[in-house]
Amino acid sequence: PYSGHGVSLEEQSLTDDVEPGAATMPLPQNDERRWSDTSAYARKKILQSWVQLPNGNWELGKILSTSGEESVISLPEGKVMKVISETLVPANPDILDGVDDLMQLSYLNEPSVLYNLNYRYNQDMIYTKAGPVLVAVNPFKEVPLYGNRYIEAYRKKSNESPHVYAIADTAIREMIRDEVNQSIIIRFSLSYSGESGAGKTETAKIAMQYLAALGGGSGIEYEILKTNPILEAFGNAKTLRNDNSSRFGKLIEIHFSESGKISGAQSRVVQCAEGERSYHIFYQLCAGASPALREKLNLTSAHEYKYLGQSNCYSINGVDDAERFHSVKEALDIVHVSKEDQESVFAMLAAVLWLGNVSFTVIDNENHVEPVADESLSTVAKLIGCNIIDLKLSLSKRNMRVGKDTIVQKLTLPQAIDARDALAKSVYSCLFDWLVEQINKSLAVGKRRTGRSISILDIYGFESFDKNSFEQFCINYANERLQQHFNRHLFKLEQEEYIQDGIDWTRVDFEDNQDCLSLFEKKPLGLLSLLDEESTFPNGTDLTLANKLKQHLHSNSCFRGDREKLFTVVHYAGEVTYDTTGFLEKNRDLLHLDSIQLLSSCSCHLPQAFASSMLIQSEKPVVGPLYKAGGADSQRLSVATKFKGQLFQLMQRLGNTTPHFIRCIKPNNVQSPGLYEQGLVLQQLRCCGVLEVVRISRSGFPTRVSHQKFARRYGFLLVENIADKDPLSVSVAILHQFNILPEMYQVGYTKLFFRTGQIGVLEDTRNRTLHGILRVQSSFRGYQA
Ligand code: AD9
Ligand code: MG
Repeated sequence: PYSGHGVSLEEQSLTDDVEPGAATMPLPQNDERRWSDTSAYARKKILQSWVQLPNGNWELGKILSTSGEESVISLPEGKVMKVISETLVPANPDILDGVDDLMQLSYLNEPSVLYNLNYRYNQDMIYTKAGPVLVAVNPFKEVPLYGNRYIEAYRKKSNESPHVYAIADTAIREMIRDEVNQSIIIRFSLSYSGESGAGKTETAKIAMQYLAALGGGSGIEYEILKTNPILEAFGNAKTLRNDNSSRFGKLIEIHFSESGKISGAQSRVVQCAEGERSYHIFYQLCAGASPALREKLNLTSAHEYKYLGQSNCYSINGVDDAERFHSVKEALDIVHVSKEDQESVFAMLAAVLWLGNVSFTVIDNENHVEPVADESLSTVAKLIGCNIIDLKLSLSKRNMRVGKDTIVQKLTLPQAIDARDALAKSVYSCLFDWLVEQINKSLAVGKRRTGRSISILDIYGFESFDKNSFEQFCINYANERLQQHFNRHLFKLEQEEYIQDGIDWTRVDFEDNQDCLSLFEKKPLGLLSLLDEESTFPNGTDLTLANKLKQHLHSNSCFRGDREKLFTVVHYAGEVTYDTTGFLEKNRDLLHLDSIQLLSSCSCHLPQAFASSMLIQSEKPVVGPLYKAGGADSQRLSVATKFKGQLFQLMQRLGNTTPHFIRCIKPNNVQSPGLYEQGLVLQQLRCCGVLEVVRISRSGFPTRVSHQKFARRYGFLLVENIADKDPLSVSVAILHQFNILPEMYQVGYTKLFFRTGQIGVLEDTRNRTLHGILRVQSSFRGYQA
């Protein structure tokens, strides 16, 4: 995946050192080049260097000698290696080991960043700043960094090491100081597996914990914290890579009163269609329902349900499902979901489980099927409150509108299974939305809204699998938007800081992803519009969709048509190839009108509510057959359009806030503590643009040292003894003696501002001198002896 630097260091220095006075500095396009910041000058002075081993990992080596194109390096285990000098990457002086902000590194390059994070990780310092961004590396074990003692320390600012608490604290302070809403945006950079387990949800909880502790007192903070278990039970599932994987994106908005107390909260979820998962709540229900409830819902054990058998894991280590079920019920009490409603909720869950067990039998010689009238079917009918005949019909026939006529189509086995699963999925996803609504009602702020809030966003990152489908298409589109939000904010931030510091600065262009976003959003010839258009054509297929995209978008630089049903999008995080198989069905939403009609005919109030929530009034025809309701034509929105709507609402909310960014990093794929895989971490760092931000922040004058400190540290190197002079004069004398070029620094009121690498040069000189002094001393002693 990555190799040594293919570009000579001398050449890099030309592009990486900003020319004074240049209006803009376009970013080098080459991935490797944009990482290095070595100047030719610095290179001659370095003592330690990174060497890339054949396995791709980097190892720290000492440069013994350099002749011509080659250098001789000694590695830690006493190995000596000859390498091409150009492939060496400079390492930082030891005093920079484990700095808590990557901005402080003299040499910013991939191995140095990896090493720094690893160094800290080994000491349970899982948080590191990357300029304005907090990087959190998942420890996969309990680390002693949380709880009241820590909360207190961050509140008093007696602990200033990077932490989620510090971010939450800044958010509260800025909310009060600037009277501006704040947001804490927690993301993971790139997932190759679907379930990240990087620590986003945990991090969100840690942030909430801090806000609740500081804004507590009104009692509502307890309710808010209690909503977590509900949303997790219904929205999270055990997966291969994470025992508690969130299957939805969540924005929780916590409101504060004038006095700084929490006054309420609202949650918003962003979701796109996804295959049924075995959400925790199903196992909890099966394990924890009382005998009376069991009988009412005709519940059996989790093993009996086909939907739960798919993942073949019925329990999670160290988790007692029955106990969890009890907590969920308690939490539902706390957020005022009545006992009756709770029972309806459980009935819906049982209905979903029983639906999965509905089987079909062939009824004619054209392979049409109908559901078997067994216990599963009758239980579903009873639980949702419908006529068993209606249920049977909706799972065996489909009403289609062709022009003005309605035709009835009988279903084959795969179609019937699709219809059944679609119904189950819709019931579940409506149930989830309904619960979020109930929680929001309970935590509503009411009229005494002050308008001050802190939002916490816990959302999936870019996904790139072997096969990428409609879900990845939606998720990556969302991430493209979030990435732009991130880029633009930090660009603004950087500009402001220079103006405030009053020093000359050179503008830096950000790598913007507007082109990619336009590819998705442009009307009428963007990915989303074309997808929706094709979804409305009765004869549209996944192949006609792919061809349409290729026909209209082939000239777009972010798009590439591939063979058959494949196309590629050049995302910010890299290229992703999508397979349009299933796109149209998923976008149209598998749920057919017949199923919605079935739900609306039910005697229970939840299915009715679900049916009406699925029929969204829309002004323009969007997708799907027309449905006559109360005389008005209402259409169901396409899934992609609905998703875009949710995303825009989310972005609008975020747009009015001051954002704080946290990036979660997963150090290994096996949820194991202490294991730090360089390659995996590097992939994540490369994709999320965090180091890009550090690099840009540093392309100005990132190193800032007070006059005093500078004079104290390097004053002894001066040939001329002016140690008694003021720190500023001493500092200037040092700069002159070491020929630090004028364009490499600026003198501020109290501090010196340096370009990247400059302190490294001085530090190396200081070390050489100290070594020299020691050598002279020892040989002097030898001479005396
Ligand atoms: V997913 O995309 O929803 O599948 P997340 O949300 O990124 O994922 P999650 O927060 O669920 O990951 O973390 C996964 C697991 O890592 C948790 O269940 C914990 O066991 C572990 N974890 C994460 N952060 C911490 C932490 N700060 N301290 C201890 C942690 N353990
Ligand atoms: Mg999560």
